Amino acid sequence: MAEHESLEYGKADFVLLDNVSMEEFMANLKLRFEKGRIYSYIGEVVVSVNPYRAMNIYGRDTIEQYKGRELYERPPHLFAIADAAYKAMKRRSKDTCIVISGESGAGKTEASKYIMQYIAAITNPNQRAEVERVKNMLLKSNCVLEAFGNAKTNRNDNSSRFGKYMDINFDFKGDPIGGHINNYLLEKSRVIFQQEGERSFHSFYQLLRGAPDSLLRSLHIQKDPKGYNYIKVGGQIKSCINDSADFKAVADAMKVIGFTGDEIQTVYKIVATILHLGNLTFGVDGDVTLIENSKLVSVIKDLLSTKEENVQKALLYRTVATGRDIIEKQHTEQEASYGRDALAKAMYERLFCWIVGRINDIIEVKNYNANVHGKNTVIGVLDIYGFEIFQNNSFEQFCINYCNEKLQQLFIQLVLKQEQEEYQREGIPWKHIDYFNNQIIVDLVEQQHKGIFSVLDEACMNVGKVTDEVFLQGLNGKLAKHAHYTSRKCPLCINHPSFTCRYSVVGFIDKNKDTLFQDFKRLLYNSSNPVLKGMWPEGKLSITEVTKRPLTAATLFKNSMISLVENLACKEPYYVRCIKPNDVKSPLLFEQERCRHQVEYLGLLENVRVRRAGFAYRQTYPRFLQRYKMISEFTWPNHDLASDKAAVKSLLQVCGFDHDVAYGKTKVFIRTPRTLFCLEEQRAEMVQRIVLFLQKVWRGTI
Ligand code: AD9
Ligand code: MG
Repeated sequence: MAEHESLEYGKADFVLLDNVSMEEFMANLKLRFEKGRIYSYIGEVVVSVNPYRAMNIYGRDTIEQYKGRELYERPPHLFAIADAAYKAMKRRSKDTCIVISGESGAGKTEASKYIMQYIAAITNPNQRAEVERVKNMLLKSNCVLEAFGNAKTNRNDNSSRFGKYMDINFDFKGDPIGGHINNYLLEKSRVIFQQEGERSFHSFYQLLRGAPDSLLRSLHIQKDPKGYNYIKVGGQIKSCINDSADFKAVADAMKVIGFTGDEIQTVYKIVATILHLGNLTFGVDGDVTLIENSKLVSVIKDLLSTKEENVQKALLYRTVATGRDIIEKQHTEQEASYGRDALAKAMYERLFCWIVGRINDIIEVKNYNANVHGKNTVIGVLDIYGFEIFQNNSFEQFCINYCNEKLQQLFIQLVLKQEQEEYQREGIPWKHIDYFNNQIIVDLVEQQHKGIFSVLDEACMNVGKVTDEVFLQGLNGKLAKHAHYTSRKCPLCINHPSFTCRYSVVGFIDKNKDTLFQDFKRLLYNSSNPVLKGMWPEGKLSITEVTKRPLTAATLFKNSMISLVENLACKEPYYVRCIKPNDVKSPLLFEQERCRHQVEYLGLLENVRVRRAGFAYRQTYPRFLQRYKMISEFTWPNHDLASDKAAVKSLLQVCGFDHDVAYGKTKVFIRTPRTLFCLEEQRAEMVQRIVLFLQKVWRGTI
């Protein structure tokens, strides 16, 4: 345990609390926060409270202090968990993952960046050029992804509006040789609309405020965000974000990562096109729908490298196949506006996914020879949006909160449930600890046929006019009796374990269908700009060839969550649980109720209880012996006891650790990490002695 940390700072590990109660937990958390100790442990789980101020705890000196150390040798820190995940991967060739959770503004993204920096700092001691290149790419990719995927919200000036899971691949030496990023559900509705006090994605303001005049001129863009309907609201916000400097940093990062000049130019053209699209207005003349400011169409066609009439046609008409005939149906004014917004959102989303894809092309493991000597192992880092409970909650919040329930379920499975089941299976005396299993809420959303996503998909499949209200009626019919579902007229209410969230179903159908007319896809595919064309391969199809109904947004999201959880579940998990101390970004304020609520829904108290009653480490008898048998003369080089279990018992008795262990049917359980640490030390000492002895034998001096 971190004994060198004075008690003046509270208990570094919540497992050491005198009484495990919410009061004591909160008092300790508050004390530590006030004393500037933002990290604490629950066993190997890091609890982090956002300090809202620059802390001098991430520099080279600190990195050196944590490098290669055991978790409990130093005060709690993200670096310790990063090192633990790294060591587990290196020592045992295990794939590991670090799951960072917490609500918006709690500090997940910052934590993920510190973890990456730490891993970059401790690897590649031989300064191999290829490894340095990969590390640089991994670090630089953050800046680009944040420019296009983050935005200022009312909760967080740099809120991630997408989920990110990054795998870092290591070679047998433990050096990073590549990586892969998965992105989840970008909140694309933000492209066309932001709530009061919020901004669109940073990239728009960066372009306006940071691009050189010549570039702006070529894009027909003026500097003032107020001139653009899509970002007008956010453009008036004064914030501490330096868009101009960020523009340059992102441009540099894109170059370093390896985006070509044409690619970077295309990125700017797409961002500019979206801004122009937002200013397009439609009118009617008799029964003809027309574009009121057709000069903009000319600008857009230049930016998209296409023909003016093609842009005009895609905005005003829709090609439909009726039986064997193909006709061009004119949009109403309303349909044209809807199409314009859908195009803007889709172009931005596609641009974002393309950027992620390009980064992946560049960072993926190419040199497979690097792995000939051993397994290519992975550390995954998950930084995904936390629970969101706003004044107005929509489809996006519904998906985000479902994602959090799913991750909480994984935590429950791994930390609370499996742990307890294992003790029972192994016959270790154990008093069951109660916890709320949120599987029921996960099922409520994702279950086949009965879940909310299924009901939504069914509603979307109906031909004819399906409204959000029809969907709600469908839900009420199927779920009226569900304990975690209530609905009064419009809002759909989910009773999450420690809060109730009301979602407005307005827009659910539309966002789930996520339609973009084929005409737009064809328009972009037919661009003479190969980069843009490459982003829209499905534009190749004519209307008669588009037969398959695309998967809905909900189904895609559900599938991506299921595979994410499967992926995490097969790795050794490490957790960082982030807590937001207040809503006003103050470094001084610890809002008791606000924090208690987070502790509750993150299940931290249950975590302490299970951890406290449980064992930090377990291993099967044969494997335990394999690693530690040299410590005792009774087990080295082989034992003659009746069983491996008896041998392990004798080894631990000799070392004086018998009081800290329990012997299960197939495994030995060690209660405190310190014991394991001592065993490791003794083993290292013995290995050293054995090596020296063997050297002497070889040299013939013995
Ligand atoms: V969201 O779900 O993406 O909206 P995050 O990612 O949880 O959220 P983020 O990491 O972006 O929150 O942190 C919010 C802000 O808190 C940062 O912009 C910093 O100003 C501040 N922060 C967070 N962690 C630290 C820290 N370790 N040291 C100093 C911090 N400031
Ligand atoms: Mg974030």
